Amino acid sequence: MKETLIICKPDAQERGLIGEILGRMERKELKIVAMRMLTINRELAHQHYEEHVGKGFFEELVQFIGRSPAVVAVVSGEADTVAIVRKIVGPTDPADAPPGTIRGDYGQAVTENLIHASDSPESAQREIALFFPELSNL
Ligand code: 3AN
Repeated sequence: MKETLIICKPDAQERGLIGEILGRMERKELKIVAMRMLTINRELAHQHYEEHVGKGFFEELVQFIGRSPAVVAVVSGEADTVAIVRKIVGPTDPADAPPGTIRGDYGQAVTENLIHASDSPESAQREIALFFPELSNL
């Protein structure tokens, strides 16, 4: 899969780290091929995080993800972009994320961990279709 989806979450917008995050993608020679800024409302949060609905942290996650605008982008690379971008992002828990990764360099909390990146080619396809329905032939 050559495309994946990232979301620069509200904490990235509030802390002025959107440029830094997108810059890291670009410096890796990945291309931003679609982008939009929006506030992720409850309905969209449910659709995007469908596998987490009902979990203990879900309400906190919905509140957080809609707190400020987010930047959602489709990132394109040569091949296996999903895995490459997940490496740049780092593990979910910033305590496990090594320096050099976005979460390792800038995050402290599991919920407010700056960026989402699709975790599989199937998720990437589903999430790109959710946020960019006009790109359905990507
Ligand atoms: P990732 O974003 O690394 O793919 P997921 O998909 O397991 O991680 O979780 C989605 C989001 O849900 C995380 N980015 C984080 O904001 C939140 N989250 C996941 N697990 C927890 C947890 N145990 N406590 C609080 N928030 C969590």
